[in-house]
Order: sequence, then structure tokens, then C-alpha cells
Amino acid sequence: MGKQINLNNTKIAISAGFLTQIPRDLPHVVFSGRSNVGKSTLINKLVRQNKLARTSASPGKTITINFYDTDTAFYLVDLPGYGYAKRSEAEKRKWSGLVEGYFKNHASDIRLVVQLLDLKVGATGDDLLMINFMESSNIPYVIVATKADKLNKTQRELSLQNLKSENPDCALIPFSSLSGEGTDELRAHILNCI
Ligand SMILES: Nc1nc2c(ncn2[C@@H]2O[C@H](COP(=O)(O)OP(=O)(O)OP(=O)(O)O)[C@@H](O)[C@H]2O)c(=O)[nH]1
Ligand SMILES: [Mg+2]
Repeated sequence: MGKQINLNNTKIAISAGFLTQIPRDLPHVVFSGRSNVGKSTLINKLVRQNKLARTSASPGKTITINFYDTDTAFYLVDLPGYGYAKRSEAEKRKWSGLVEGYFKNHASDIRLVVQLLDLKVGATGDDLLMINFMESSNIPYVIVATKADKLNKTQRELSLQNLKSENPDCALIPFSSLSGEGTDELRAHILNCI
């Protein structure tokens, strides 16, 4: 049996603005999703640190890929969000260059992509592009439906059923940063993939 990985022992490794800065020495667990969907919030919850990954009410500000070293066992990778309307053309080009280059150059480092969807919004066009890309590239992924606390019981069941029918073969984990729902399940899923 391997050594028990301590998720709490997570610290920033590098905030990469260029492809050459991206580390290759440990496997990557990647967090992907729209800007403001809750990627940084989810990472903080997983590692039980409120202020590790920067969360904000004004999303999409910095275009870097942030690598968090977890117990020298793997990196949690916080991608810059997509679909942020107020980005300039130059910022959009920077996003595409960095994120597309990352998936192209580091496919073999990626153990799992945690694809976040807002449970209330459902899958957007950009989300579907991302999911189709992972399907066609054979990248293992799990879907986390965020902000589950914003829906009542009926809405919640309907939205989960929709997501499930759109992605029948993929694990789907409802998550709420307020209640902590889904945190343990995702922790177990990640550790299983490492
Ligand atoms: N109610 C509720 N709010 C949430 C939840 N998760 C995240 N939020 C809020 O959503 C906002 C955006 O969260 P972030 O974690 O910064 O989102 P992000 O995906 O990292 O955004 P970018 O870094 O811009 O790509 C913050 O105000 C969070 O507090 C959740 O489960 N429930
Ligand atoms: Mg973020």
C-alpha cells in the first residue's frame, strides 16, 4: 500500500503565465470550467484552506494556470475560466494559447480533469466544447455541479437528471461550498485516480 496522501498539506507551487513554467514532476488534477463557476472555491474546500486559491466576485482578472502542490504527490491545477465576456481580444488570445498549449503539451501529465458546471445554469456551449474535447482526447474527467445550494429540491433533481442524461457515462457530483456537500466524494474520486 502506498503512503496516505494528506490533502491538507497543499501549497502554491507556481502561478504560470507561460507554458515553459509548467511543472512535469508530478501528475496533474485539473479544474476546468467557466469563469465564476467556483473552481478556486472548490479547491479551497478540498484542501480545507479558505485562502489558498484566490476566489473573487469579479472573475476572469488574471490569465495564469495556478499549480498547487499536494503533499508532493500531485498538483491541483486551477485553470483560468473561460467564457468571461469582458475579456479583450488580446486576453482571449492569451487564454487560448495558454490553455490549448497546456492540454497539447501536458496530456500525459493529466490524471483527471474535474469539469465544473453550474447546476442552475447547466452546460453552456463552451462547457460542451470542453467535454467533447476530453471525450475525443480520451482524457479522464468527472463532472462537479456547483452551487447546488441555489436550487430547491425539485429544481435540483431536474437539473441533475438533465446533466446525467447528457453525460450518461460520467460520474456526476453535486457540490455546495456552503454546505460542503460533495467534498468528501470528490476527495475520494481524486485519490482513486492518483
Ligand atoms: N452559493 C454558492 N456560491 C459559490 C459556490 N462556489 C463558489 N461560489 C461563489 O462563486 C463566486 C466565484 O467563485 P470562484 O471560486 O472565484 O470561481 P472561479 O471558477 O475560480 O472563477 P475564475 O477564477 O474567474 O475562473 C464566488 O463569489 C464564490 O463564493 C457554491 O457552491 N455555492
Ligand atoms: Mg478562480
